[in-house]
Amino acid sequence: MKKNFKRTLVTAALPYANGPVHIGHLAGCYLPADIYVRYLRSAGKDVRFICGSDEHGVPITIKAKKEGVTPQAVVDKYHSMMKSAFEGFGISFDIYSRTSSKTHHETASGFFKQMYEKGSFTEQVTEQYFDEQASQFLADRYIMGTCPKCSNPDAYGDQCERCGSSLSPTELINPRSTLSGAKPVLRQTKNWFLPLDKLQPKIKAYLDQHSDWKPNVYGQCKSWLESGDGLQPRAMTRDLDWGVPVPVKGGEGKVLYVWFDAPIGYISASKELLPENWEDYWKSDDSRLIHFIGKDNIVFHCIIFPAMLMEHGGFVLPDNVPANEFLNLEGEKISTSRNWAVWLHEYLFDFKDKQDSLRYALCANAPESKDNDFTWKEFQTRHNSELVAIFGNFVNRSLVLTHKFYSGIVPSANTYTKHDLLVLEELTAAPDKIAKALEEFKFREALTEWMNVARLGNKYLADSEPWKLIKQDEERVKTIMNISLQICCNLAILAEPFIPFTSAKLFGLLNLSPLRWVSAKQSNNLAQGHSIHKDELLFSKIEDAEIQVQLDKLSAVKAARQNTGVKPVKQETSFDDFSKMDIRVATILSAELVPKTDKLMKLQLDTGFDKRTVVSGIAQWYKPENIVGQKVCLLANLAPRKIKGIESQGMILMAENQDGELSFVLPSKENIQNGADVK
Ligand code: B3M
Ligand code: ZN
Repeated sequence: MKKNFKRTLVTAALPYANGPVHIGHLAGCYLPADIYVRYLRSAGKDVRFICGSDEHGVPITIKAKKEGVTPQAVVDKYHSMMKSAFEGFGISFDIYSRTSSKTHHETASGFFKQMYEKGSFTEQVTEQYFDEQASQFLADRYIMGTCPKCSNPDAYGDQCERCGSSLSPTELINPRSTLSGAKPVLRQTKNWFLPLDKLQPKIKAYLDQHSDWKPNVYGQCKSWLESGDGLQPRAMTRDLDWGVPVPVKGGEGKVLYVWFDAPIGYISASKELLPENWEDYWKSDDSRLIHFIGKDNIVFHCIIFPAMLMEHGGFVLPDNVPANEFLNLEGEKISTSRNWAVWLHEYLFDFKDKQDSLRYALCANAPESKDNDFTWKEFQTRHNSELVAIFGNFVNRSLVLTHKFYSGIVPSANTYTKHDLLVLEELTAAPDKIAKALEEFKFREALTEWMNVARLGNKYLADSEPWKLIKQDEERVKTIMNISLQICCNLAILAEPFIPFTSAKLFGLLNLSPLRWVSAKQSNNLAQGHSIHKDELLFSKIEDAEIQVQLDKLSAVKAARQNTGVKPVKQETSFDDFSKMDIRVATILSAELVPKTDKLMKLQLDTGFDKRTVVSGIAQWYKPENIVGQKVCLLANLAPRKIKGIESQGMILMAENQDGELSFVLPSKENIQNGADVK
């Protein structure tokens, strides 16, 4: 870690604006980043917290196609959804920007240009996959195939989500276009590459200075450098039309690779936040840059972005990249496409004022060093048995007794016993312990240390029994209650990074303005005679029925998936795409078996507007003589294809049962004429 730094810039990965955010996002990146930043702010440090939506790249255009809307409409919708979900959970970004902003386009474009002018890129004409049906190059997620490293049949052109390898489309085995499903062909195209192979020694030297990074992060970086032939040149431009246009000659019709432009988004957002002094955070040696991300983004933040910054020159390099592993949900990988997630906007709706309960549970069980599982039962236990039963209970007892004995006025501490002194010592040692864990990105440990303060308070009350003692020794009880209230106050200070809503509520109950971290090193923050507000519960319990609702939601997702024998529903399509198909009613005029096949039948059809030939794979299921005169539905504008030497002009719609048996799809009324539209 950098020594003697003056300021810290913390970034959290820019989420793709192609869907809502879920608990995996929160636990993996946004929550730890927020805790860290809130702690630094409380400690009086100069820190800025940057994030925004990643609005470019294939994930966006694929989503737009799926929803039948423009990419702009997709990013507008999800940008505002994500922004408000983050706000709802108190993620305290100083700015939440977006990569479609003008500042970002200018910044990314300028960054590329400067590297180009310095000669940082190699210009290469390479063969890239092209989808002839969609007339488009297939970059990144537009192409899928089998991973050459782990044989996952559904690896993307840029990355295999199973083994984490970064890939290029030409490495995929049996590639297929995700646009049309077609087998792509290779076509030549020119792109600009970052020669990571040549930069490897510089990158290695940089990483060698950071062997203090989390083992999961440092280990992954090392294996990148050491595996196979080491780093390979990587294209920084793409033949796509959605993104930041390539700003140099010959770049027409191409855009910057989304992983080139997205991390520059951190710089653009800093400029928007601090137009006058953003450079202090990015270009000054006494500034520290920290990227919070999920593990699938490690290579981009630890290798590619630093390489870009080095080549461009003038910028500080990331000082730490505390990436987390993944969070699973009830034993299964969280998946947006399979709807296996707890969506943040739904949580906020279902558990209105319980943002902190999720923050607490996710931090307590954060996937810091390995993948972890979120279960609703554990969530309930964390809330009921820890937040409510330990912390909430201690605070409540302290406040209730203060009102009962002293009408809400803080009593004086008189003579401290040995026991009191030990408790106070432990109390005032807590902020440093928690801070140390936070500074090492050990958020679970930090939270445990915080809860230990509540445990300390609970035990102190239980051991000293002021409710009994009040009859015998009033002076002694004053001291006990003073100490208990000081513990409450310090808990409020130290809780702020983790559960900020509750911290604010507790400060409110104590009738205090929020105090800084350093104050928790003292035990006299509440003055004698200060009056606190009427006691009120910090939390209510989470009942089994509330948890059952959530479990039922997940069961419904599973049931829909496992509905035996029924194929899963295909990707959503747009009405526009559907209406491109011209489906008509037609009558079979004649039918004959196609020689030397056992499946095919050649049919003559009367469509009402022409007579045509269609070859159909129905010979196993129908006899020619039985179907003459039969009405059928015909996809009439399907491009003709030759089947066994016969030109087939369309396709007859069939329903297929679980055994593969086919049946005509028919209009159910007699008065539907040939040529009638099916829609
Ligand atoms: N949008 C990937 C993701 O959402 C990507 C992160 C960019 S950070 C500069 O996981
Ligand atoms: Zn793989």
